[in-house]
Amino acid sequence: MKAITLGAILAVTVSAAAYAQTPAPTPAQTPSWTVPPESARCPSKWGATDERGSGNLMKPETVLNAAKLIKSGEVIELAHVLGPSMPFFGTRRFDMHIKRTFMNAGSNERGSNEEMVVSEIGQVGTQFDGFGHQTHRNSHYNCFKTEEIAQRGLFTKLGIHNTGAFITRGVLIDVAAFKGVEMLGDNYEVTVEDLEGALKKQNITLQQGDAMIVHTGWGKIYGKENARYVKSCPGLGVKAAQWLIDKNPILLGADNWPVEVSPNPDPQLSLPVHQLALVVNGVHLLENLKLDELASKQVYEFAFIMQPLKIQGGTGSTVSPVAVR
Ligand code: UVW
Repeated sequence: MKAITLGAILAVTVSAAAYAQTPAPTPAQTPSWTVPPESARCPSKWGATDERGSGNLMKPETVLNAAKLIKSGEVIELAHVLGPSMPFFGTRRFDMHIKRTFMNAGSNERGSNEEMVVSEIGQVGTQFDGFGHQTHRNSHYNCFKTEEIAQRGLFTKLGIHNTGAFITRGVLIDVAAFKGVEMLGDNYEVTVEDLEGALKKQNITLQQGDAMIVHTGWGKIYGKENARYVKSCPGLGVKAAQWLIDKNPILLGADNWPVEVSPNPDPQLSLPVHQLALVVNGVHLLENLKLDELASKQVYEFAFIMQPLKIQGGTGSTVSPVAVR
């Protein structure tokens, strides 16, 4: 009979303990959302050659409906100032260099000043996302393919210069107020129940063609706690975004940098609402809105007016929208 050594007993005990601590292999997790196949999303409901998506909802009647909401003539600005204190996502930048006084010829001694801006003019500050901005692999809204529409200098299709002006009914959905806070938590996911609850509290019904704008309160730290501002944010979850998209908005907006919650509660997903809105449904996104004044004055319904910059073939535009009531 073989003698069992103390070393052998220890080795068996240690390896059994190590085995007990090794988590059982888990089957690959199914992501909570996937981009629908091209066969399910193309051609878009606006037709196979359409580049305007939700912008098609702009009609003369849309403008006239918005105009009916103007009663006092009060104008509330919805854009943050473009300048050195703004937060940037990733490597984006906005550097302005003043070209100081040039004296013109003439007895009247006229001086001229101007500036040189080195910037991503489409994706900084309060900004409007077009359909060149996001893809699923190489496929954009309406299944335009990046390699077919992107040249070095511009997008030949889906350029932001095509969108035209937006003059429509704007609706503020104040989720922060509904939840009884000034600012939702750093990665709070806005749910369908939140949207329904806020709209009910405000006694507002959404209509097709509305600029649907969500107040999270996150804008309170814009320009003040910039590292925190872009690290995460409260915003729409996929289901809440889908719920709004089903109501045919002309755009979805919010006072955070991506409109949606970030990081997404599903760690397998990267900004899925960007794809859901821009790629799958052709619905524009409007980011980094300044909503404090609208929210504090409880202006929930207004005429929304915005003209994106006509940047030929651009993916987006810095914008200065206004609410008029
Ligand atoms: C990204 O493209 C990540 O962001 P956004 O559209 O929010 O600027």
